[in-house]
Amino acid sequence: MSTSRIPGPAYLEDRSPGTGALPPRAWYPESDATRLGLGGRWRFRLSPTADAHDEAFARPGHDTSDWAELTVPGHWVLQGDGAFGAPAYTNVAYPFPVDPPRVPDENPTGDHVRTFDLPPDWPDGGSAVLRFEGVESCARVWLNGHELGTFKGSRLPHEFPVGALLRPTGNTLAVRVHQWSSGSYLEDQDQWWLPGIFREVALLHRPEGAAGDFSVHASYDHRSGLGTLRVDSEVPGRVTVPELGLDLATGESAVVPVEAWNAELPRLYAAQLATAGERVPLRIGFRTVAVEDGLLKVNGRRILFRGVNRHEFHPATGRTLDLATMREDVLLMKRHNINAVRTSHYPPHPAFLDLCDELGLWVIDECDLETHGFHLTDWRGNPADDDRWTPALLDRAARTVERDKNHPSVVLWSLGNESGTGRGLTAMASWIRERDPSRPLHYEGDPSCRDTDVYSLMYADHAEVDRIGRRADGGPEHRARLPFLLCEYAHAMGNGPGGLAEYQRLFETHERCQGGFVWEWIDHGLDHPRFGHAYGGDFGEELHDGAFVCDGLLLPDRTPSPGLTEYAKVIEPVRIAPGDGPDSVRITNLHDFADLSGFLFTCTHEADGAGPFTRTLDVPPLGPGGSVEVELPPVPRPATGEAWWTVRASLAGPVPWAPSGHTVAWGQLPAGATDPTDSAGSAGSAGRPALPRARGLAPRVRDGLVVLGPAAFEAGTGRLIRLGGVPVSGPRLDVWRAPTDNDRGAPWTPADQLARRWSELGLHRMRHRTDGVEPTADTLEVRTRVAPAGSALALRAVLRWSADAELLRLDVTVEPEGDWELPLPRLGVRMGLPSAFGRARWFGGGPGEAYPDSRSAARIGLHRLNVDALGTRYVRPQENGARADVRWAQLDDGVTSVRIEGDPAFSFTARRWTSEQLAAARHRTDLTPGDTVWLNLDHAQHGLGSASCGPGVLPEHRLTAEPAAFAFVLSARTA
Ligand code: IPT
Repeated sequence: MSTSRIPGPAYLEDRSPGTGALPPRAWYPESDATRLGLGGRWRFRLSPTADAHDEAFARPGHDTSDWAELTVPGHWVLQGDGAFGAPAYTNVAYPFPVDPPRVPDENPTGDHVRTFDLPPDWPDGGSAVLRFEGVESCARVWLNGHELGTFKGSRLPHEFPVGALLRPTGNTLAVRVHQWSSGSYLEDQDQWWLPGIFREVALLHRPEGAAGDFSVHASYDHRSGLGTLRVDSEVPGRVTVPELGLDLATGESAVVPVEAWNAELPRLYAAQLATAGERVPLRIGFRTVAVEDGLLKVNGRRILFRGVNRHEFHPATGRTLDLATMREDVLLMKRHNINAVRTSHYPPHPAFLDLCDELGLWVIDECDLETHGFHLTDWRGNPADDDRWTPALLDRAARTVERDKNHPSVVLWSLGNESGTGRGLTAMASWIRERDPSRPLHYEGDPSCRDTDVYSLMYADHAEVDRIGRRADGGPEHRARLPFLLCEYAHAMGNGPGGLAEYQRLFETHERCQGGFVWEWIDHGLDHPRFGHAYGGDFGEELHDGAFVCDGLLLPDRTPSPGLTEYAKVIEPVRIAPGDGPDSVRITNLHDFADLSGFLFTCTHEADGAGPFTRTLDVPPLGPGGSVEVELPPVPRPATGEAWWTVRASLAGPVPWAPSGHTVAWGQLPAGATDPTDSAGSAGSAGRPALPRARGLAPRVRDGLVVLGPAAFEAGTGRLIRLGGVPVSGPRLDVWRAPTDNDRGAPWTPADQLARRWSELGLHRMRHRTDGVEPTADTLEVRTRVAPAGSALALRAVLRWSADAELLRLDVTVEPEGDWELPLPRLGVRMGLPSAFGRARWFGGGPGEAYPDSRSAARIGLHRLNVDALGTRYVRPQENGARADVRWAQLDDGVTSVRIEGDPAFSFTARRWTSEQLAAARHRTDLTPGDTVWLNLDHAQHGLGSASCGPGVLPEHRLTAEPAAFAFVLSARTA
């Protein structure tokens, strides 16, 4: 006789969403009087399989004294110092064999037990529910030995009725959590797999006559200025809105003049729903969302999404986020001009949406659904197209919509992410349309758009967005009439993204293109004792997707990356640009709703070599779309050096998300220039002085050295070895950079894998041959040929040195040889200074990092930073830290300073390791400072693009190998 063994209990692998839970209902913050939070230390036992232990542990009094403990809410893999397994990261692939709905025998299972007493003032009577806000991926629950049921749907709430089971003291709550279940097939989001009870568990008292589910309908008619309020409630009651003088029965409508809610002016009215037994606090925002004339409109106006995709992430606690972290996210977004969030790819913690209501963000609320791994099987067996799974999909749709329906910030529902196409999605869409006709639907994965009200793409390049904007993209007729958004674009992995400003221009040009959501908000780098922050593979996963999990605008510790600073600049809601006349500025209000009355405008005059001064500017309180030209105060032109105006729009008073004085937008123009378009360019513009000639002295050859003015060179190689008293290791041509994630590109776009193609060419191992070191009457000419082994391609570089008593001038010319098909990573010179030269000052773009296609946020002015602060600590080390449009840079050791002036303006990088060391490092902790500060003085850099997942560098930001000439003047001065 043969026996067949199905491991684990059946509920794990059936397709149902679970058993025993109550129907979903609207969420609201419960008062402490009726809520007993069950967070804290729980008893915990981890088993390697689902059936390693029977259910005896769930009985009250079961001896758990030899169990471990862990904190709830939390993921067990992030606790216990490795004793509870480890996180694992995959992007698309399922980390187990694809055989839906079956799961592997190896199914880490965490038994959680906690006992609790009811508080002495726990209300009498009524009933109670036990609420789970989020458990990954499948739970079975017992209270006092009675099984309550099972559930799946990790980032969705589940409630169980428990009233009759409660005792005043000694209640035992037992929860068995399995890492893998049929639900895992629906949760293949690109993120760490993190099992556990990761959101709160609470006991909620439900008094006799408590409110059940309720729906707040609060629309706004922009023509009349009237709001219409109706609250439908399962349990009848009254709704009061004191500020509006409203007191109406549930189910009844009231029409009153109101101030509308929008993300810029998030006007909320405090209200209350009172049923016989309960008073529910409401915060009502009146607004109407509609797709009209092919545009997505709120309150009658086209809106523009300046958005981000937000996963819930904290480097120490994974997807367990406290309220302070959620608030920090919203504040950081608002302070960086972000006005929209897509909750990729599941409903966030419910309190996050309260913050969005309160502080003002448009939200695309996405259902917890992704079946991306079926892409690897040509979508065969995709649960989104299999009727047997539809109940599970509908359950997820309902739990999302019912929980979040009363948030004014939620303006679109999204069916999920990357789940192919199919009947299940259509069923979800029909259910949502029926349940909530007030919000349009989003889903990106179906090009037919049959179930959606907006056309959405991810990572479309600029040309395609332009075609869509011109409605020249063809496609099905229904789709051609829809507004367009990029639910993901500008992949913020590592250094980048490039090309944001060009996207924004398209969004502002074509009304159909209503903006997008940068991928993504934060790097998911987990705290790690050895690596600093860990990414895929760092926990020994057998299948993983490496650093692809670190692709955010924030570093894991929530430090804004240069990409976020760039984004904030590009999406400014006030445009400040040079005006038509000299010394005048054009100010345009790009808000969709707000006027400029909340802003204070100032202009600051800053000259290279003179102290800055600031004046306020009179700007009328323009309405949305309004524009005005304003003259700047007259100032004498500085005698020397260049001068710039910086005009700022700052908050005139404090707002809930930023203090008074916070700068929202700024713009620059050269002061006293006759041609306002003449800005960065070459010396002479904007009053920029020409580079000193530094000529006249003759080179002298002595003891194997060539001495020229303040400099000494090795006679044989022509390499500079000393400048004034400072030992330097001579500048030589440098064309390579430690590849960025975007240089590496994506596996599915081999042509954009520049890093691989650069290394196949050998750009990381260029050989330098000296073809001549020739002193002339007043120059030293060093001719070199720089080329990789195995190739006939080369760059001929001539370094022509001249000097006066103090200044050393270097004129470089570069001539490519052969047929260069690839762009160069960079083109410039690299030199080394002693490590004590750790303080930098420069006049040019700053204060932050900037590259050719990500330099909108670089403000021309005087900046200073220590060398150690110049770099960006990307989780996986790569090229970083360049400063753009630098006129001069100076490094000093406290006594002596080395100054470099350039013509044209140059890109400047200083760090304590070489590009080669940077490229070899896998984690930041691999980088240790050496005895040299390495400077890269670049004539040009190749752009960044966002080819790690999306388009590469735009043609105008490509660094083509072609003849080039540039010059620097170097000097060393001792105080
Ligand atoms: C897209 C996913 O939707 C998102 O979750 C994330 O994985 C992103 O890419 C890349 O970081 S899907 C991609 C294969 C286009």
